[in-house]
Amino acid sequence: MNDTIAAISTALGEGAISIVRISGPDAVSVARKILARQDFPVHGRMYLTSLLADGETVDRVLCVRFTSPKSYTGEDVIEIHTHGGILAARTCLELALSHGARTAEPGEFTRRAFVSGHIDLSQAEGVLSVITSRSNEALRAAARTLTGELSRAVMKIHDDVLTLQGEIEVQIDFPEGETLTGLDTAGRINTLVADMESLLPRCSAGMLLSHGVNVVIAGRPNAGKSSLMNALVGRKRAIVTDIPGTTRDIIDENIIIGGVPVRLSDTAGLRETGNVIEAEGVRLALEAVNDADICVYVADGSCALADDDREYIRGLEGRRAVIAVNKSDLPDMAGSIETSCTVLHLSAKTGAGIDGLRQEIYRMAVKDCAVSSGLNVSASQLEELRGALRDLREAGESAATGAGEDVTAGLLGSARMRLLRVLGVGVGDELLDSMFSRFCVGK
Ligand SMILES: Nc1nc2c(ncn2[C@@H]2O[C@H](COP(=O)(O)OP(=O)(O)OP(=O)(O)O)[C@@H](O)[C@H]2O)c(=O)[nH]1
Ligand SMILES: [Mg+2]
Repeated sequence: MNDTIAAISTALGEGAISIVRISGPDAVSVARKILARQDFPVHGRMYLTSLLADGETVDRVLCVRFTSPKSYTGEDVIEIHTHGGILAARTCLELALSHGARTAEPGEFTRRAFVSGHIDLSQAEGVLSVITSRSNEALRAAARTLTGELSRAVMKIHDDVLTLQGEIEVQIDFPEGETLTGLDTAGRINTLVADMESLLPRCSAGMLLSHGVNVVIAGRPNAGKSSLMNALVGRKRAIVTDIPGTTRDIIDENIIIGGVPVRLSDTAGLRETGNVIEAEGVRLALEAVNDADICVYVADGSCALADDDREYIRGLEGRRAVIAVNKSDLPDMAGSIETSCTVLHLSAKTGAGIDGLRQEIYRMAVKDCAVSSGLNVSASQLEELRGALRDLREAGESAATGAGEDVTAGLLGSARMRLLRVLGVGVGDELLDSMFSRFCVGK
């Protein structure tokens, strides 16, 4: 039997109301000890009553009872809506704690909802993502996951794999020479592979919408990197001067492009320098370029391209990178640039071409992602889904090459276990601990 937990579920600060949530077998008895009203007979109804400390009213509150199993956690739940501000809610929580409840761990309410089978792990991830969403697109992806769209898709593929695995295993048990006819194993596995292939870009999109990408702006001194950073951010974030070597530290700023969170980093101009501070800046800049998801390499288009520029641009070959030839308001002296990366001519000063750069960053960020139908997953869930696809592809090959039914069945079984783990079946406490610790207290 679980104990009874309590926490303030609303953000701490001044607001109209705060909510203290109590969940567990003693939720109602705790409420009776701290409220004037003693009965809350109707599930989901609000009752107006008083919060009492030593028999004295400390706040007028609303109390609502959710009866097990029809509550968020699946247990008896009492919510007490106090007036806003920190003090009333904290007093209410302390009263609950001194009358039999204990402080909830971060995410413990949601963990109980998962343990009681009310939601599966992908839905729990959806709950977290709704809270942390930073764009409308991210919120929609989280809501789809929360309402079970991912769970249903995963469960459907799981069930199909299970059926096929069962039929193959029956065949293995047949006496030599006798086989079931009409079992198109390879064809059916191909359909499952196709199902997974259409699901994965939706999950990658969810990952992208919640985690975003980091974009590093690099280039030689005075190319206009800080000017470009400011143009993308829409305000003077970084210092701009005509002195080469102005920027030393890495300057980060978050923006959103088409719903995708983008962390922009402006860096020190790349050059050999005897100045210790600037040299450290250049080292950090090169490190940032290496770690970046996307690199925007800025070249000064108002003068001939330097050998260094060509070398850095060559180094970006095969990476997600765009070459921004800046200062297009001045005559173009850069000439042609040999690269397979997209080359854009723009002006950080006038703003010409900046929208094109935004679109190019978006295009590179969402590559292979189905953003408009995104589904939220955690990194470990995405890993399991990719693993399931690998298993299914291998099973398909083994079926096509006649490697043996037991091998095919084994691979199908492995894919199935991975799909179940996406929903939280058979995952260890350690993973659950790390997952729910990302939640806030009271959720
Ligand atoms: N004409 C013109 N000048 C620009 C443009 N973008 C930047 N500049 C000028 O170029 C000079 C250098 O700009 P910054 O943005 O400081 O260049 P940076 O690449 O950050 O330079 P460092 O921090 O020294 O590496 C400044 O005088 C800017 O006003 C542009 O599009 N057109
Ligand atoms: Mg700069």
